[in-house]
Amino acid sequence: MDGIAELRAKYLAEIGAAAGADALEGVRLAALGKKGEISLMMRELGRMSPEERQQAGPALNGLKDEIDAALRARKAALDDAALDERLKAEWLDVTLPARPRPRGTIHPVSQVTEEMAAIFADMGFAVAEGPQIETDWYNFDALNIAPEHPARQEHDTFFMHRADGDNRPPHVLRTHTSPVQIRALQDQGAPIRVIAPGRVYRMDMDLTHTPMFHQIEGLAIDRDITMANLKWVLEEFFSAYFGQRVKTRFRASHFPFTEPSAEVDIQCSWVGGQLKVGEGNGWMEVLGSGMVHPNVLRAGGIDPDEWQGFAFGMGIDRMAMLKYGIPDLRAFFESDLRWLRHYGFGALEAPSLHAG
Ligand code: 2NL
Repeated sequence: MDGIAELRAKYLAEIGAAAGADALEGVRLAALGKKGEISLMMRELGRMSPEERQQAGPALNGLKDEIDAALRARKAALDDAALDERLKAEWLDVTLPARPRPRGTIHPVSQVTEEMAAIFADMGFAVAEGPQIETDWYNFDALNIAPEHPARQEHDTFFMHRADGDNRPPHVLRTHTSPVQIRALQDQGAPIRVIAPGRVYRMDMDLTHTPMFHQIEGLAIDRDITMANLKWVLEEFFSAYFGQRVKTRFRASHFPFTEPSAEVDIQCSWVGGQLKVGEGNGWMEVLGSGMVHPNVLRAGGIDPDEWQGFAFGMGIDRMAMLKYGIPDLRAFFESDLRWLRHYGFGALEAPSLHAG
C-alpha cells in the first residue's frame, strides 16, 4: 500500500491535470468512490490495532478532506474556464445597426388626400366614402343631369356589362364623387358638412388625362349658407394647403348640379417655365363650385325651401402635381419604383385628422 504522502501527491497531480468534468469525475471515483483507493484504505482501519488506527485514522481523514477540497476547487476552475470560453464565443454587438428592410413609400395621391382631409376636418367637414360602381341614378339623375343631357356623353362614362335579358339601365364607374355626397345627404340629412375624396373614372387618355383619376368634392348644407361661406372655406383651404395666402378668382360658369355656378382660379406666376402658386398676376383654374341645385337637394331627401348650401369639386392628382412639382400625370399610375421612391413620402410625414 502507498504511503499517505504518495497518495496525496498522486491524486493532487491527477486533479490538477484533469482537463474536463469527465476526467475529474474519473479521478474522484478512483480515490473516493465506493471502490476508490482511499475508501478501501479507510475500510482497512477496522482491522488495525487501536494504536495503528489512532495514527492512520486522522491521516486518512485528512487526506480524504484534502482530495475532496482539491476536487471542488478544480471543478470550480474548470467551470469558470468553460464560462470564459462561452462568453468569448457567444459575443454579440448589440450596438450594430439593424439590417435594412425593404420599405415602401406613401403615394403622393394618398399623402395629398390626407393633407386635404386634415384641413377640411379642421373646418368641421367629415370624410364620406361610397361605391366606385354606381347606378346611373346616383351618378347622373340625382345630380340633375337629364338622360339627354350632353354631360352624360361628355363624361365619357364607363358602363358595366349587363347580362342578356337584364334591361335595367347599366351601372357605371362613377365619373365624380358627387354620388357619395347624395348618399351622405340621404343617410344623415341636413345640416351636413362632408368631403368625398376618391377614385373616379372617365374614358379619356392623353398627356394630361388618365381613365382613372382622383377627385375631392365638398358639400355644406345648412339654413343660411351662401357663396360667401364657399369663398371663405376655399381661400382658407388653399392657403393652408400651399402654406401661404392664395388669392382666388370666381368666374361665372354652369353645371347642372349647382345654381349659380362658379369656376375658381388661384393666383399664380409663370416665370422661366417655373409655375408658382400664391404670387404674380396669372390665374389657374383648379375647381368647380356653386350653390347646390334645388333638384339635387330633393334627390338627397332635403327640402330646398328649408335648406341650402354650397358644393365644389377639384382634382386631387393635379393639386399634388402643383404642390410637389411633379411634372407628368401619367407617371402617377405606372407603379415605377424609382418614381415612387423619389416622389413618395415616409410614413411619419403623413398628416392625420387628429394631428396638430
Ligand atoms: C368640376 C366640377 C363640381 C360639384 C362638383 C356637387 C355635388 C353635389 C351637389 C352639387 Cl352632391 N354639386 N359637386 C359642384 C360643382 C362643381 O365639380 O369641374 N370639378 C373638377
